[in-house]
Amino acid sequence: MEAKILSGRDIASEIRLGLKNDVEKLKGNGVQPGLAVIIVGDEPASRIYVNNKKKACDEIGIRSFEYALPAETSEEEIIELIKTLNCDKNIHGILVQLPLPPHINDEKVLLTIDPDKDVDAFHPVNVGKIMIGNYRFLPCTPAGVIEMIHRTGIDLKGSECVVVGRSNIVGKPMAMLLLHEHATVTVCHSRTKDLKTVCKRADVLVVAVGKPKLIKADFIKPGAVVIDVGTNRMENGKLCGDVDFEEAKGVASYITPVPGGVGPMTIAMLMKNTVKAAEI
Ligand code: L34
Repeated sequence: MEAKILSGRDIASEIRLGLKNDVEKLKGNGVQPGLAVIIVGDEPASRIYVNNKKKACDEIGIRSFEYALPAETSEEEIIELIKTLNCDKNIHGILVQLPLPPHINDEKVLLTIDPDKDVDAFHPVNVGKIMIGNYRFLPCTPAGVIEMIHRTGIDLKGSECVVVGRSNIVGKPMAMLLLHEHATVTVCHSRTKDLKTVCKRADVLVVAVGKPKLIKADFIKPGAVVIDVGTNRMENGKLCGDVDFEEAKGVASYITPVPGGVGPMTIAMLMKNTVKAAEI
């Protein structure tokens, strides 16, 4: 049997509808959520993602403020801007779109964001809270993935979850959230010996490495839930996931497409965090 498609596009649209309601209520209390997005340089992928974020804000009724800075902007200038936004009462969430140009130290920049406005949950204070299990904001991509897994109805308690990739943005927090769901979690990466065998024991396989079609049919346990976080831009301009979708859909029970899978969920979770920040 063919895998069911987990449409992030559809689930995200449902979530945005709920948030629109929440924003109406907030507005009734005199608060309109505001999100500031800082984008440095002109990476085409970042431009698309930031545009999608703005579109989501408009739909939900969140005020969005975009700060598009040239690639040669200095670290100090970015930090000064963040400090100003930290004090701005109309802004509840601040996001610095990654990656930043190579002359800028990401860590230093992210450290400047007020943790109460850190809707990405990248500030070390929020990363620490996630580790402990006491969080306000969940990191957007892992939170979106958990939401999608829940929609399959699978019981995560005691299940074998394998995360491929150990980035600070996806792999590491993903593993932590699955642990909070009482899964048995294995994290794989570029040094993992025999990736195929480890992947094959997963009831839930989450892949976030940025290698097109790395995961083939024989990496997947029959009936597994397969979540593809990869958004690799191919030479023909098309997006391609880290999972070989055509192969995997013959083995998995549920699979996320690229595009239309995790990407829209990441944005929906960003909207959720922004509304939450305004509520606080
Ligand atoms: N600070 N930087 C910060 N926060 C984030 O949460 C991100 N990320 C990642 C890159 N840098 C970041 C995103 O927003 C990746 N990401 C993201 C956001 C949206 C989409 C993909 C990745 C998205 O909208 N994807 C669409 C396709 C868009 C296209 O055509 O390229 C999809 O359907 O998958």
